[in-house]
Amino acid sequence: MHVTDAHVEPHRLRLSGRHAVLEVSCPLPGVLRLRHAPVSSEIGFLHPELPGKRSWSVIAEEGHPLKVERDGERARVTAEGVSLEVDVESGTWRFQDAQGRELARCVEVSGEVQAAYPMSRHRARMKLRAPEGERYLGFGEKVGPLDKRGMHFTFWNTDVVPHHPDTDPLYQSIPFFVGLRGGVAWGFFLDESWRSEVDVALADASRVAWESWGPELDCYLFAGPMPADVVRRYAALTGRPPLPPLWSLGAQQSRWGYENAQDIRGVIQGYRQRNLPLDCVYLDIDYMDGYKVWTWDSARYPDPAGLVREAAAQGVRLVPIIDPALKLEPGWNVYEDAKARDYLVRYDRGGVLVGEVWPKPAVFPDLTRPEVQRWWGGLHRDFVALGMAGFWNDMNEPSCFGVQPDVGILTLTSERAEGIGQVEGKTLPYDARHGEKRHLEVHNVYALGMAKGAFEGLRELRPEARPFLLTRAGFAGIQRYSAVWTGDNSSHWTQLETSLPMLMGLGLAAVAHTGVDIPGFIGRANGELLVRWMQTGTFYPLMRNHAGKGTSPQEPWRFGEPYLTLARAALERRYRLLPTLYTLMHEASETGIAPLRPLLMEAPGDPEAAGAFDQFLFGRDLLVAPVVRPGQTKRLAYLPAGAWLEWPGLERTGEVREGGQHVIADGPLDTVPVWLRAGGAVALTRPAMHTTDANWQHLEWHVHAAPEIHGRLYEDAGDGYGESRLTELRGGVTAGVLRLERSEMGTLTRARTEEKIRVYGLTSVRKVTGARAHHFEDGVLELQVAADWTRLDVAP
Ligand code: MIG
Repeated sequence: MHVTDAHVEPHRLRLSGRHAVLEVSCPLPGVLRLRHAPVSSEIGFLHPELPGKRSWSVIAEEGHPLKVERDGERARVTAEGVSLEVDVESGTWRFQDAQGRELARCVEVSGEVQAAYPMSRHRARMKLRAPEGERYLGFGEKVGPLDKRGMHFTFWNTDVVPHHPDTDPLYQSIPFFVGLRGGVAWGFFLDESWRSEVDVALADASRVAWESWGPELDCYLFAGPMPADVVRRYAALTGRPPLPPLWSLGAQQSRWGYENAQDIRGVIQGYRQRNLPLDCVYLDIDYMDGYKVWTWDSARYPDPAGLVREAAAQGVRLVPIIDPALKLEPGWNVYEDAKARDYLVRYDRGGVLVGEVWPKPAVFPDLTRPEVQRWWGGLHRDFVALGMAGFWNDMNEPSCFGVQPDVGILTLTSERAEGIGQVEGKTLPYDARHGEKRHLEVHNVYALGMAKGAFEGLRELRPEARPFLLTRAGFAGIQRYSAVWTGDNSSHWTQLETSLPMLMGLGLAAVAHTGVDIPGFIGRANGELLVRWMQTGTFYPLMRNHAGKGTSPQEPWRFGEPYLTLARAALERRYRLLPTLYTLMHEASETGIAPLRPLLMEAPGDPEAAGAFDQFLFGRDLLVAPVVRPGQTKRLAYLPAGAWLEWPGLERTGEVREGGQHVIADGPLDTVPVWLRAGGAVALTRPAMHTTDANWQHLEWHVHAAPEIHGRLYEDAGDGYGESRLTELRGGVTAGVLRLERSEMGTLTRARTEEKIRVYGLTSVRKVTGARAHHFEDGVLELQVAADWTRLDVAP
């Protein structure tokens, strides 16, 4: 190709127009990377070459071939599964799938730069066409319903206490959405760690407008056509969430204000005395000596290793909180070491930045630099040696209550660019130095760096165990390292309801292991709210009860009866559900698709399903519509196409309802409305006081008979990287005859002592072959099968 303004390498195309430079490449089939560098008209600023860049989020290498055709001002780029038509002059484009369907159109790229000391002020903007009726789903941890059309968001990780149903920004920044129009999905990811904003067809109903405060817009476009395809591609690009240890899917208890080891013992006893399942207790900042991270207050916690052993005897793991800020205390080894190595964040003019968090004064390890991440990972050593099972990363936006003035140096009198020295939210100033970079650029990835350091450190320190991390802040890619909880919510019904779209938004960004504080961190819950929140939380991939300091106690027994009994039922349901949840977490580790899913994942062409945000799918086969409002004993639920068996609370079954309609579900306080899809098969086990392994001894399949049946079960030791087994259940009903077949893959030896299959939806049963025993009553066929069964036939 002989044009001067285009540069083609085998896998990369660079187009320089008068208004923008655009670089196109294809990291994965169905995915295009577009780096836009707008040319500033004001000062004629131009990137002749786009500088090399290391992404914080993307792990896929570029390098799938591009085919380029050039026709005057237009260029057409084709790669596997996608194509792009570029207007070279303006840097705008049209994105199409392999069928030639237009998925997205960029109608404007612009930007400006003002040179200033000490930081130039950049703005890079892009407008996407927002066709009428297109939905914009995801954006990670954001408020609002699932469809964010008509909202505006800022990406700037922020510690906000308390947050409300309309607070923005929150702790995480994930500039990724799934677009959905006419049942066809596509995706957009802005891979810029800089502070950025998006206007989702609010200011102008026909535009989605992005603005980054960095010099360029590095974005990725994903083809569908199903929402699941988009999520799969996004997860292949930014990483899939590793399978967490089984114990981390059990019940978790926490409180800011458990003062000492005796309190922790008391909590564990409280659970066990009342026969309440529990797997994990968190240690909040109260355990530290003067809020110095990696230390213990020896009066409150004289023997942490002993406490770990005592808890372990009750089947409970301990997870301490770790905050990034270090106390500035001369002589304290962690601080001295960080200072000596030059690992601390600095002021604009070079001195070590001093702020204030729980430790006062405090300094900040620069967790955006790889060498600091490695050092940080190594700091987990002593706590790992004590037997701490995982780590809870908080205050990592990073949160900073106040920055001390940069003393000892004269203030510059020359004019400074807008926003310099400025602090937005409780954090570090925009111009704080992280090595070569400024806080404005790396703020949003501070927590990602912290999680990476911790995860990789744990992999080295305890290679036989799967790391468990829980983080508050994060950026796209956080799913590779950590579970996420949504920070300081309140004990309000509205926050129970909004937890669902928020967790589904995270899930669409491949953040699979998520939960919110049950029954609210701030404020005072009552028994009804506790029960409703636990019923909903049964289906959160991370189920944690937590409470803020100074609030009334919120453990499940604090509200008396009947709430304790109902709370126990919710916990037992959670433990029964573990084979299915674990299998779904395994699926997430292979695909990026989270267990808690919006209905549109299975019914993208159904507008009612796409709009549903206070109900969800748990996997493919369970639909859950929890009661999330006070005083209600019924609720409206939407069932997408298919036939759905009422299965409230995973206990007794009811009617089969046709999908494609709203139904009124019964939901008195002891009932969680759940449905099982026709053709669905889910595995449950017996409740237990805590997890042991995921090689289930007792297994119960629940099958809703249909022409095609499919179920899956993933099993292993529950931790580590050893042997596993994947069971597939397949079959269906043809001419009244039900056939079920089981196949297995993997080397894990079966531990089954009991396996039952319950089949719903058969009208008559005459002859059963392949089972040890069977029983048919009230439309439910219960089969006892041998551990090594492979095939069943049921004739009407
Ligand atoms: O400034 O560690 O969101 O879960 O209990 C408050 C104390 C610091 C905020 C976390 C919360 C935790 C609390 N932390």
